[in-house]
Amino acid sequence: MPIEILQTQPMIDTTQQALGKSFVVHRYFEAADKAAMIAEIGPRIRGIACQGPVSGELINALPNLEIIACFGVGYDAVDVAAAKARKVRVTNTPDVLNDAVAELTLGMMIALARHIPQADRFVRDGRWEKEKYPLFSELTGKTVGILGLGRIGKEIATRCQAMKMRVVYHGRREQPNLPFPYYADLEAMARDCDWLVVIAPGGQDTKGIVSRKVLEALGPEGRIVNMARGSLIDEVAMVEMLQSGALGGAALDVFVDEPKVPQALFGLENVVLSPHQGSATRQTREQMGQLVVGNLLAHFERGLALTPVV
Ligand code: 8YV
Repeated sequence: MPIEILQTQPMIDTTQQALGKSFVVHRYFEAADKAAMIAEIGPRIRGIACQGPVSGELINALPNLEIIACFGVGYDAVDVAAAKARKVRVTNTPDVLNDAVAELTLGMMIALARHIPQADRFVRDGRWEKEKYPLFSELTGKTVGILGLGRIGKEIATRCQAMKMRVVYHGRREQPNLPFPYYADLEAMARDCDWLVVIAPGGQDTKGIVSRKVLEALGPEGRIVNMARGSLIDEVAMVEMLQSGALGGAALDVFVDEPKVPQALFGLENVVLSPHQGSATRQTREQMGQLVVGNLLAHFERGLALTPVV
């Protein structure tokens, strides 16, 4: 009997093809009448492949569901409590995206510090021949605080060191044998930093952790970089403070209600915006896809998973 899975969001072509080779794939995201689809095939579904939200309602509508394989390291969009309650395994795609995300983080930082988007427009608009280009700041010699020194955070830290920055970090606990000073208090760290890089997991535990107070501590000369989830930052406070100059600048790859982005950001020069593309290189996305398929195959063939989180 072929194994039937539900695919809840579109995926890149190679992943799509690999899923199709091993499983009967039902494309939930394309179904006009989702309830009718679940009523018909729900009992036959043993796995979900997702690249976005999976609700508790959907999990509970699939009586024979065994595994949810997420395309992404973050799985905050999956109702993990519902999965746990039903003893459904959840997997993610860690490590394969560390370099791509770290690389873009440094790109965003340099773009913000050196005004790369504006510099490009300056040349294209023919202003170079008529005007002097202003002077900006650089990363060299600055202190960067990393919120979430996990697998990606460590890759960012190494790259910041290559930029001759001083690296400090905050997380749930101090980690042994690291060359970077630890701050138990995020606000205290923000006060001592020129840059704050947010790369901790999303979800309820970290919601709003970068509060107005933390942003105030970072201050008018401080810059924030968010490569994690919009939910970690008090976005309303951040936008207000960027407008008033109470916060120096922001490089943002993620937003609370993405792909909707607060309109107020569009008019600001102290902001660099990016469409949640930390891991979005062909090379990395293919490896993430292989890991999604690998997790499903390991589960169904050997009863284990390569990278389980639940
Ligand atoms: C995902 C991400 O690929 O891995 C993550 O957690 O944020 C991205 O790299 C994205 O969420 C899926 O579209």
